[in-house]
Amino acid sequence: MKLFGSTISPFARRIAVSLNVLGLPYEFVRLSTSKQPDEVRKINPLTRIPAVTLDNGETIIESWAILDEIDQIVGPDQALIPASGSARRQVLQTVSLGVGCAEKSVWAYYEVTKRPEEKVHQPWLQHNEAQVLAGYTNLEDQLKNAGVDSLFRSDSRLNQAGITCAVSFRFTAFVRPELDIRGAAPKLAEFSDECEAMDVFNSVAVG
Ligand SMILES: N[C@@H](CCC(=O)N[C@@H](CS)C(=O)NCC(=O)O)C(=O)O
Repeated sequence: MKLFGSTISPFARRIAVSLNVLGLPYEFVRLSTSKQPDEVRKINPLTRIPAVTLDNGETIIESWAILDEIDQIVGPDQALIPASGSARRQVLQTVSLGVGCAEKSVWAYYEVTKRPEEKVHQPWLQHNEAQVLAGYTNLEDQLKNAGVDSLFRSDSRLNQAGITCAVSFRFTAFVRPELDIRGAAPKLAEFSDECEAMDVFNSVAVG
């Protein structure tokens, strides 16, 4: 399997970490949409990362579709999202919050990096950042009430909710340090630090 993307992308990174956690071999082909758009377009007509090429030559785009395929490959006992029922719903909802925080962080990041400074629209930037903070604050509250095992692990193993939320949190802290999400969500920050100390995360460190 080949994973095309970069470690700054939270969407590519959650796939890399998932493959590491599951011990699945892959080649990480580092590609940037801004520096190598033509290369990226050959793999994904939308010129976006991540994309994965399976061993049979098929290409899959969109991180959720790639993660779904990875869960299919390893089967229900190892899958990072439970197969059914309330356990599945709960993990998917937590993943959705984590992905939402990553998406809105990307929007805020693009607002300040893709526009000339005088064209940055502050109300829109603040709107996106407020959404990011609200997402992490909600996760923090859930963490306080339910604990790490219930929110981020299934059968004592890190699940996709834990991976996605840890990757998103690290991404936001990296690209929007002025938001101080660590201060707003200290328990989540602690969980993020624990994850980032693990080989499966730090072998694909943000940046
Ligand atoms: N929903 C997509 C989001 C992917 C995404 O936003 N990728 C960014 C990099 S983090 C990208 O390719 N940006 C370039 C662009 O959209 O033009 C996924 O989950 O894979």
